[in-house]
Amino acid sequence: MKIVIVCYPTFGGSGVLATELGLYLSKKGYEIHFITYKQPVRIQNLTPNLHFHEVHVPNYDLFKYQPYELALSSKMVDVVIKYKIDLLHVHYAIPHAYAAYMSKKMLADEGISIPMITTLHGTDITLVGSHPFYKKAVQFTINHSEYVTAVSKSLKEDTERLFDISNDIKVIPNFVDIKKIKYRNVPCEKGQIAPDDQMIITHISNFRPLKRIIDILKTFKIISEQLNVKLLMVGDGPEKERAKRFCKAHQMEDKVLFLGRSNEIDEILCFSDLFLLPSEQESFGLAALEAMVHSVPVVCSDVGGLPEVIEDGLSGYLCPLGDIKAMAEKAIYILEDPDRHQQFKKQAYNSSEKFDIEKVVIQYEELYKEALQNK
Ligand code: GMT
Repeated sequence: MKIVIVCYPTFGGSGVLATELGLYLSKKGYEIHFITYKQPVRIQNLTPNLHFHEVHVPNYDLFKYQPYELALSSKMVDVVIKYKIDLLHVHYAIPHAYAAYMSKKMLADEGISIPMITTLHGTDITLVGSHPFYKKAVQFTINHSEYVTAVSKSLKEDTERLFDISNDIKVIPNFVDIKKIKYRNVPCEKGQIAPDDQMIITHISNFRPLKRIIDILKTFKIISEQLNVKLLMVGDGPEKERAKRFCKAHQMEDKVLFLGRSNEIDEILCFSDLFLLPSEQESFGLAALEAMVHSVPVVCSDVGGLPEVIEDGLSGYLCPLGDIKAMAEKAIYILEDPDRHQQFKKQAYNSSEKFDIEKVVIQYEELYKEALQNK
């Protein structure tokens, strides 16, 4: 089967998920064609089954905003025709579902009928998509995709609450490739970051306001008053400078390391002792799941799809949104007792197993087959 995958090529969860899906399917014999504006960060080598087509948007002075979706839909048409593609799978509704719908229409003009699957990831619905400026277009493309999937029950419910949806939304959770992570044999060298007796707390995100970065620092500050800990802040984004100022003002600079965007997530999680995710909204929390595969318990806010991923009291704790004290207490409870910490670590890994790629991707494959049968 030949599939076009459209996604964001960046470190964000939707792009990571789409890339891991394409990589895995290509190894299973599918011919995968990524279409996006840059080679996705997690793709190192292209193979005969793994192609990448870059979308170029020529700059023209007349335009205040360059029309990316126009270039994307044209590129989709070209790739579908040239490689005889069977199916379009777009990740993140904006503007990918819109561009895919347009390319379907253009292809229909050429006598080609191709099904399209849209996977909703979170902010494309809850934050950006439901904004009145975009809502009509997002709703239209969700309703005109042959199949729509959401990465959690919570996101499906949010979509049905925020939009007038006539299509059935199937929940297919995010996943992790446990074997790939376990057998990658990455060096686990905590020594470069912290002494042996210091515990590592980690946060990974795009540092957008909804990640509540200052909550992380405030929570960490309380923990550090009782335990010998260091905080690793991985990623980059608009809240980073504010976070750095907070650390300076509170004399925390020696205990908080900002590592920036990193391709060494496995290496960092390997020696992490706890993961903090106090987000205001999180449709799934892929970063938390990646932490769990590395046996890192998660303390997070009780919002969105997080309760579907983190088992309260087992793989970590779900705390009321913004409750810094509760998060710090739970973190201290997990970390202060080595036996208890070990127990949480084991349970975090066990909880991640149900999201293994081998168990989840079958659901996408079934959907692909159904889409082709009903073409
Ligand atoms: O978290 C972000 O802001 C990035 C965003 C994205 O589209 O890459 O993440 C969303 O999709 C991820 C993959 O499905 C989910 O794990 C994240 O929970 C979701 N983010 C939000 O809902 C805020």
